[in-house]
Amino acid sequence: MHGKLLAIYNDALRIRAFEKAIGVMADAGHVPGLVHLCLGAEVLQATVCNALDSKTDHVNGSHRSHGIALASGASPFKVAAEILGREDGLSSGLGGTQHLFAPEQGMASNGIVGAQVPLAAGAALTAKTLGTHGIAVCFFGDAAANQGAVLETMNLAAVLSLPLLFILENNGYGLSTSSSYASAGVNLTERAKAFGLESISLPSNTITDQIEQIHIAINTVRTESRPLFLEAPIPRLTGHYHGDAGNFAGDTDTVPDPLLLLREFLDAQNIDTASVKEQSSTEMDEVAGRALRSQAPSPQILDTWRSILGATE
Ligand SMILES: Cc1ncc(C[n+]2csc(CCOP(=O)(O)OP(=O)(O)O)c2C)c(N)n1
Ligand SMILES: [Mg+2]
Repeated sequence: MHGKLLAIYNDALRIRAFEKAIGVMADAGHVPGLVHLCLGAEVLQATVCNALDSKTDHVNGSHRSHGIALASGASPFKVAAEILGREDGLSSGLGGTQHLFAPEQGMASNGIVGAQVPLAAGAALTAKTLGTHGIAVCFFGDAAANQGAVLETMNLAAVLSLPLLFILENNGYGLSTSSSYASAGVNLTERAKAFGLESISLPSNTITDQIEQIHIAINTVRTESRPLFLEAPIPRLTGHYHGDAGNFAGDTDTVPDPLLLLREFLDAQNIDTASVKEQSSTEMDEVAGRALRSQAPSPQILDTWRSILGATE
């Protein structure tokens, strides 16, 4: 078990180092548009993606999915190049930070809030129909949970008994609107139960229990070929996007940083975590620097893009 926890810690730390390096790039004006970092969600994303099999499984994330791409096995250089709008990116730099697409890793993300959820249901239906024993996972936020398409997908997944894991990354806010203001009902886990979904709310302060429950959930979806809903508390370590005023950052006393909790746990077992930390930042600073030096999309690629959009010039 400790080996597995250390592997998750390593992956989560690499994601955090990657996000910090992207933040530096954004501060210097190198990232087109807004960038939503997944700070606080790294352990969840690493735990889930480490337990998936890219040959049969699919994972769909939101506008905040850099960590999902990395944890699914996409090359950090290609992800960084995509975020920076470079030709070496996952989609030649045309998708950008919110539209990451790594088909070999079974991974995609979507900037339309909630739209990734029905797409994951399609992947789950395909797996079920073809009998691959694959599963699909969708990550979405508390604001996305109120989208009609998400609620319809919960209904459909339950009716068709799809092997689909719904993961609610609840950081308490959609932009600057709190979930307690915007969401009716007792809470979002209770709401999911109304669709007949087995629904679990992870504890915020017992990191090893969280990790174990995630593994059990993935195993249940796979072996019983049915949907399950998991709500994970995510600390909002900064604001909504990198560089905003941070007025709506969360309270880490209520929801502590999972990466810190995992490090404390490993340290208490006398497992060395310090060297991993240093290696991760060196690696990701180098990756981001190399992505910055790589080429912008060629005129041919831009022509393809224009033709997809139907633009005439
Ligand atoms: C359909 C749609 N409506 C609005 C937006 C603008 N928007 C981008 S992120 C966001 C908030 C999403 O909040 P949540 O789902 O809780 O995810 P979080 O950002 O907290 O991770 C909004 C409203 C969008 N991208 N798509
Ligand atoms: Mg949110």
